[in-house]
This record gives sequence, C-alpha cells and structure tokens, in this order.
Amino acid sequence: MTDLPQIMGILNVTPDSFSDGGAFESVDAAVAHGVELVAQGASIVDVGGESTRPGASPVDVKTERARVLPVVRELVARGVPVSIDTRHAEVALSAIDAGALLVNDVTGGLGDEGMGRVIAETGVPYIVMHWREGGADAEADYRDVVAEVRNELKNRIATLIVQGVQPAQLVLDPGLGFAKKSEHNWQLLGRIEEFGSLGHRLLIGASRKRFLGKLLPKGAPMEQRDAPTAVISALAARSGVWAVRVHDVPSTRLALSVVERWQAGAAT
Ligand code: PMM
Repeated sequence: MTDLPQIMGILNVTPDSFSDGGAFESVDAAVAHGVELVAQGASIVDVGGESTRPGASPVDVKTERARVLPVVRELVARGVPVSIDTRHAEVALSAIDAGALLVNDVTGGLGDEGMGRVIAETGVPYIVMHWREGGADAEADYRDVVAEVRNELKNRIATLIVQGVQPAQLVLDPGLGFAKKSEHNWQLLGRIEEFGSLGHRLLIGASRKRFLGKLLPKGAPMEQRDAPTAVISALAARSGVWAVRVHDVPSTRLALSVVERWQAGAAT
C-alpha cells in the first residue's frame, strides 16, 4: 500500500496572490489560519510573501522578509511545521534561521544563484519546481511537455548536486500553470508517474488553478475549484506522489481518507 501524500496547506501573506490574495495580510490573521490548516490535517504550512500570479509585481527581499518572518516565527513558536515559499536565497536563509523546515522555490533555483548554496549548507529539504523565465503562456511551447519538463528538472538537479545539495533533499514539482497551458497541465498529471524514475519525491500544486476553473461554469467562485483539486489529490495519492499543496485542506483530507479506505479494502 502506498503512503498517503503529505498535505501542504497554503498560507499566502501577499496582497495580490492567485486565489486568496489579501485575506491574510495581518500577522495575527495569517498565524490563526496557519494553525487552522494544521488542525484540519495539513502536515506542513507553506508561507509565501510574493505572489507568483502572472503580472504580479515583484517584491524586493526586504519587503518579502518583513511579510513572512513574523508569521514564520509565530507559527514555529506554536509548533507548526513551516515551509518557506520563496525564490530568494536571503529570504530562505532567514526563514530557516527562524525555524522553517523546508524551502519551496517556484524557480527551482533559477531565480537566485545563491539558493543552491543555502540549500547545501542548511541541509533542508528543497522543492525544485519546473519554471521557465517569463512564466507566462508565451513560454508554454512544448513538443512533449512531460519529456521536456523532466529533462529540465534533471538539469536543475545536476546543477544543485554540483553545488553540494544532497539528492535526498530534493522534492520535484512539475510546476502546473507555470509556463503551461491547460493541456500541458493535464498531460503532466496524467503521466506523473514518469517523473518517479528520477528517484525523488514528488509534489503537485494544482490547487484552484485556472485550468480547473475551465471545468466549471464561467464566473464560478474560487472555492468551487476545491472539489476538482481534491479529486487530483486522490489521484495523486494513487500515483505515489509525496505531497499535495492545497488551499482547502478539509476537502483534500476527505479525498485522501477515501483513498485510504479504498486501499485498505483492496488489501483485505
Ligand atoms: N503554485 C503557486 C505558488 N507556489 N509552489 C509549488 N511548489 N508548486 C506550485 O504549483 C505552486 C507553488 C501558485 O499558486 P498560489 O498563488 O495560489 O499559491
């Protein structure tokens, strides 16, 4: 029986994020939400201070640090396992010093050449997401998206290992929605098992993304994307994925309980 995926709950402390922007701007509100995510079943809370939404304005390191560090510190003080979602090596290092256990980098190290060294020196697990400069649809040009994403991740891994990162630290993520059109996201999901042979843990971040919105009536509220997200969590579990990164933890928790019962039923 495969282990169920870890649930990574999303805590965006940004004024302009994809789907929950602005909701958790105050430290108290953010911390309360982080604590709630754990109570709902998240085993890690992913704190991010820079929106990755296409067109979002970039954030300087000082502002990003000021947004995330008080939240990281307070969550750590309350015993919450925290990951830091950042492309900046300096922010990653400060967050690790404040007690973050893991670094989640949507650029997979391409956004800051100092990141590899921070990851090597601190020894924390590192989520290497597939990313292309620019990030928008203009970059979403593939002949075989699975083969190309796999190859580009392989190159990233090779560089990180030269920088001193241990293979066991790495978690791979195909980067759904980042330089990917809807059909690319579905191909990456449907063939996710092809990433398994790279020998690293996998993480999937499908939660509330635009390609799921396309399954719903036009103008449907964001929360309606939680049902398809939860189905993806269940299918990801069946594909041996190590973690799913989601906004709504209860629906994914429920979906994973179904997988658990299903697997137990099959094993009797
Ligand atoms: N997606 C977003 C932000 N961070 N990190 C990883 N590892 N994988 C993702 O797919 C990912 C991410 C964008 O979504 P959000 O703004 O709704 O958090």
